[in-house]
Amino acid sequence: MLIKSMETILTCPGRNYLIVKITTEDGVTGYGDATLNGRELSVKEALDSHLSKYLVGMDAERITDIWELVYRGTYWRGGPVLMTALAGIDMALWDIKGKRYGAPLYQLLGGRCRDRLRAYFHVHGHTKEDLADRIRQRMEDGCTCFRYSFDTKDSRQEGLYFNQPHQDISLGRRIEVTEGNIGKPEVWDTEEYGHDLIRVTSYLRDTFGGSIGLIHDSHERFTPIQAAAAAKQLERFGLFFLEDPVEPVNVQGLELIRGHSVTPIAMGELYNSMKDCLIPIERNLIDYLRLDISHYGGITPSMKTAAVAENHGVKIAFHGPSDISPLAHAALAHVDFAIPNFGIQEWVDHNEELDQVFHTNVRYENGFITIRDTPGLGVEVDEDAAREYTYKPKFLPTLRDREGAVHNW
Ligand code: KDG
Ligand code: MG
Repeated sequence: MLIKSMETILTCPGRNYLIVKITTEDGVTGYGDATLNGRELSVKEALDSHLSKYLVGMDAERITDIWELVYRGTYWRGGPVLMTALAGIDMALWDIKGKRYGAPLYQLLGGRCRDRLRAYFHVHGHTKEDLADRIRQRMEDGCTCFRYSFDTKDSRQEGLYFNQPHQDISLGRRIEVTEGNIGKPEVWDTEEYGHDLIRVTSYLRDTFGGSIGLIHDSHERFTPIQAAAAAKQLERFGLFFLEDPVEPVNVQGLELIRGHSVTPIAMGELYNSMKDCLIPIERNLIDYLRLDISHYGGITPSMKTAAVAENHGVKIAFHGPSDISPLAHAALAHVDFAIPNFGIQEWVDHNEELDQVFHTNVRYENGFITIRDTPGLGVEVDEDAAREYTYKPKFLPTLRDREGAVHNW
């Protein structure tokens, strides 16, 4: 099973996605996701101009060996660009292995630990009443857990709001901005947002009682003491988890939060290697590990880290936003099925264009994700359709505080 070629396909069926395609000399093709939102071209260049040179002629069956070669054998390692490139390679190799043995990926990872995966979606409301309506709509399709966001009224300026970026696709507002808007950051006030968070959460609990799971992603907007105060006040509303209360490497910040509340804490979409998350896992500072399989080097390191987390009672809740492709969603779902410590899965709706490019056998229905028994990742890529949706430069939003200084968003 020698590797004959490795190519990349950049496509934009609604959002930009970078696909890695590896073909073996005997004609087996595997696909992986190497999308890094707003940095797609950097990853593409790393793959096309550098990493592909190491792969040609290697045995596609030696996944761990290739992973090690690309990770540390090439000396420069880590960081989102290289780890996303490596993830694309890793997923494509697992896809090949599944096809070679005629087995769905989860079988190669040890087989099913469960029949279906509980999923949650993003819900956004301009006001708290809009948010409750949006939750009711989503409840109709069986969803039982929601990652809620909202806009906060600026108490000092009539008509202005502090807008939380979100990915509630049905509302048509996504987190990325177009080229012309890069230099136009929005204004942000964490104190006003922090108060509103408590008000909105209280309203949601009053409205829906304890029947739904509530997740809030504070996206590193708080300082450690603000985060600890928020976690403490949110305690009485029984969140499913509070995500990214502080920056991912701020261990002392996490300790401060832990010392003041029992609100479950989730972290992980910015982690790139086990070194980033070992201390929070071992010291029990987090309850859910939100690795992004596409930015963490793929399936191989995610399985290893999930096993470490399992030993410490930490559950896996992979990052699953719309800025990684259905190939990544399939890869993480296979892992979710195969690990004992699965927690919950973030999921997104598909639009028509996305379904034209990616024909996936991993489906959401009535609150849960199921998977069909097709070899490998179970996603066919329509390359002709992919090439028709050409790349459109998009960037992540930026925030500044009232004084004009850069603020985490
Ligand atoms: O590209 C950034 C997004 O993936 C991120 O903002 C989404 O935080 C996010 C989440 O939890 O889905
Ligand atoms: Mg997040």
